[in-house]
Amino acid sequence: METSIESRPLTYQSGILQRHSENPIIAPGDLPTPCSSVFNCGAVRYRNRVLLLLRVEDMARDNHFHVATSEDGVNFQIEPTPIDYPLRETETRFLENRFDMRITPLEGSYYVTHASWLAGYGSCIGIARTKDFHSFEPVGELSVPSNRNAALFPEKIHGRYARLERPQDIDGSGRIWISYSPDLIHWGESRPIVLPVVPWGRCKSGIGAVPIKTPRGWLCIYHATSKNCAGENYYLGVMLLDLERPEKVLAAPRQFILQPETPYECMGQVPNAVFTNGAVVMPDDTINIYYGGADTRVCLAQTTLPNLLDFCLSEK
Ligand code: BMA
Repeated sequence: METSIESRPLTYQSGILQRHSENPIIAPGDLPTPCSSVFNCGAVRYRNRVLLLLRVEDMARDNHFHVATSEDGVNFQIEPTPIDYPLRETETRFLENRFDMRITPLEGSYYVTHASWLAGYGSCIGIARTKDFHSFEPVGELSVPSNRNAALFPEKIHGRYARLERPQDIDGSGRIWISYSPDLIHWGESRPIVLPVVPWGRCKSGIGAVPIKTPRGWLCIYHATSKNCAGENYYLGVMLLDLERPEKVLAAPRQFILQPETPYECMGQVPNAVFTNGAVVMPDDTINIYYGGADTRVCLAQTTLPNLLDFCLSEK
């Protein structure tokens, strides 16, 4: 596929992430049933494979979630039927859509966090537990509206669960916050994650993939947006949070790590959007960042864990 809209290469090359040459790695035509888009997948290592929970919008733009698995993290087998994902009590009455699953391995289970869009209320955070990605058990009601983009940390911190989230204001702006819980049901002690003000992140910021534990801190890939006269652009950035007190930002480069620039990131349902909710560290330390291109297809950008960590710490 032709990926450049210029007759000459684009001048910008971050040098940190490399887009995969087979991008987009999953497109709507790859699904066994008609769909308008497939994007924003949760990602995790499961039984020596990469497992994605694909957000698939059908021809009515209702969301379904399909499991896809791969040995190499590039070529995926997509399960033909969507997962059976139970509704919680409030969702039974008000649910319009669910979206953007993130997958956290925690205490021998996999926890899925997602946004639920409730008619007349906006989005709130949902969570479910699974061991096999076929049967899912709802955990409970986990936020009041408006809140979304929640990622659980993969271990308790000082005996409590922790999550990053993006409470949202009525004007659509929102920033990353952290909250703690003794039991995954009751959340509190919420604090903002204070990031540098950058031109590409003036409007929103939200956690992307589930935090990755490194000896230097929690490595977190996040999205941030800026508005211009043509709309709102989504970028990816990276930050490092303190292992013991993750509300403390240890490093957050001013430079983004990915901007929308290829046709598959600039054209589609939501133009100029790169958005991730899943990254996987492969056995050779490659980080596979799975991201939605223009809310329409699944793309892959790669680097290594040491590279991303060095980049993150380079701008202190
Ligand atoms: C966010 C979420 C994502 C989406 C992004 C860009 O607020 O709703 O699902 O990819 O906007 O449209």
